[in-house]
Amino acid sequence: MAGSTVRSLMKTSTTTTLARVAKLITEARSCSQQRTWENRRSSPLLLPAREFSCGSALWNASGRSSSLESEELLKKNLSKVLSPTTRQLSGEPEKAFTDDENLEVLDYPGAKTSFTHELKFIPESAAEPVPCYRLVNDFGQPLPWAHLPEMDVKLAREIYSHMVTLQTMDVIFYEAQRQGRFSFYMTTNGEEAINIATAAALSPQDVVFTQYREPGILMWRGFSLESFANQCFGNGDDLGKGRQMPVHYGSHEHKYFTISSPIATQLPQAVGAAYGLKMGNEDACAVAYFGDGASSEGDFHAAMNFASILETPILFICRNNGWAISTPTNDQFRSDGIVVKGRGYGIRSIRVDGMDTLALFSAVKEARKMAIEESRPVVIEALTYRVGHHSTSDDSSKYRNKVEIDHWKLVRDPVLRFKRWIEAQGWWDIDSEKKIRTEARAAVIAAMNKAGRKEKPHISVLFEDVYDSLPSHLKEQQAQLREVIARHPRDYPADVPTL
Ligand SMILES: Cc1ncc(C[n+]2csc(CCOP(=O)(O)OP(=O)(O)O)c2C)c(N)n1
Ligand SMILES: [Mg+2]
Repeated sequence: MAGSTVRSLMKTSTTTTLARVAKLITEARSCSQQRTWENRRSSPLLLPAREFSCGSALWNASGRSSSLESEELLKKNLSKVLSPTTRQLSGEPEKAFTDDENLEVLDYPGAKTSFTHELKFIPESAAEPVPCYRLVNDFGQPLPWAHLPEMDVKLAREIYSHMVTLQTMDVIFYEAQRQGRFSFYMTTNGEEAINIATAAALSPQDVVFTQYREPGILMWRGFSLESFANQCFGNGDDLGKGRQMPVHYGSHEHKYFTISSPIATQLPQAVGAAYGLKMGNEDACAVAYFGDGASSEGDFHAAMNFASILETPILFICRNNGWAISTPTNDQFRSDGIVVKGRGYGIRSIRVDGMDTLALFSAVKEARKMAIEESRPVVIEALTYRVGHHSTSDDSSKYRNKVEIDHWKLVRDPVLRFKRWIEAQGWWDIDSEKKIRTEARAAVIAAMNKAGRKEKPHISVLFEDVYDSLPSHLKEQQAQLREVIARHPRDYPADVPTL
């Protein structure tokens, strides 16, 4: 029986139509339990979309009731949903939808929604960009009506001291790289607040997955300056045994997963960790840090979707600093930043001033609470600016003008902004400033000098820790490496033990 059957039915009276349509559905259901309603789209019933969707719902509903009940149910409900077209076909006078009918909620499997007669596309962006949560202005003054988070003098001084230490480590390590002491380095300049304020708002139990521009979280958790230097030198005390590029820190003790160069790979991993925390009913969340560039990777989207459907306690903290190396955000996406992508995945989200320590602290504290108590992901987009070059392999003056960089460096500096605020509280003065700067500089230099003198790991370490006993192909590669080093000694570092 084809669609024409139904259409001819529609020409008879509505009551007869209803009875026949309901009967057809019941019969069709009993003839093949295996076939879905969708399979029956063309045969035996061809109903207009409105009836079809209702029929689909009724089909499912009838599966849970006796055939007599389902027939009654179908009759009752079909009478409600016959569209004007159907009514016309069945001889009924044309009648406009009432408001109630337009608001009727339909349960398509893909979406529960109401109908509209308007041919209206959702605009590509909202009329206004998402506002940015900020508590303190560039001069460290609280905004009118701003509700500042609870922060006592001890915590405030600790946060500021860590920001200064991070800044100092960046300056000295960067210079060390330029002098050829390390092979590579990346700075956090302009993003010190995101590093330290967010770390301070977390619990040490939270597991952290970072990109590479977030060593401040590890610093806050107590990773020593010497450990940072050990990693950059790749010496024998480096926890990664010298196998990674500099700045690819990791520490099991500090629940800080080792950084991995391929962008955004940390994001699905973090969701997996969050799911584990949820299964274990732990009072902790996973925290995934990433840049705007990482949000252009497929892994970001996979991670967001999994986090959402699995309802995992995770914070996605995006540092939107405007650049992915030399690619500006305009060439990466046309959305209103990252914050709006949260809603696309059904995730709560907020945009925060990434140069405002107090706003970041407050937003992360609140987001963490929601993530754990409600077992849900939260997106935090922190707007900031990468003041330094992308890395020591980059020269950003080739694609950004100096005036732009200087503006962010001198006028918008997050460290200075927070200093102004703590000074205004009477918690900081010029003597404290001199002391922390002098101490930080001395501590970084001492750590670096000590790490620089330590022996490098033996070359054989390169091949260990994957297999219990070395397989033949790795033994072969080890022998080849030794042979090449012996032939070209000047091309290999003299301080790496090879024998
Ligand atoms: C999968 C992958 N593609 C490309 C690169 C090269 N790469 C390294 S960093 C980077 C830019 C990332 O930008 P963003 O995420 O905004 O972080 P930011 O450097 O601004 O902090 C790119 C493209 C990479 N490491 N991995
Ligand atoms: Mg970026």
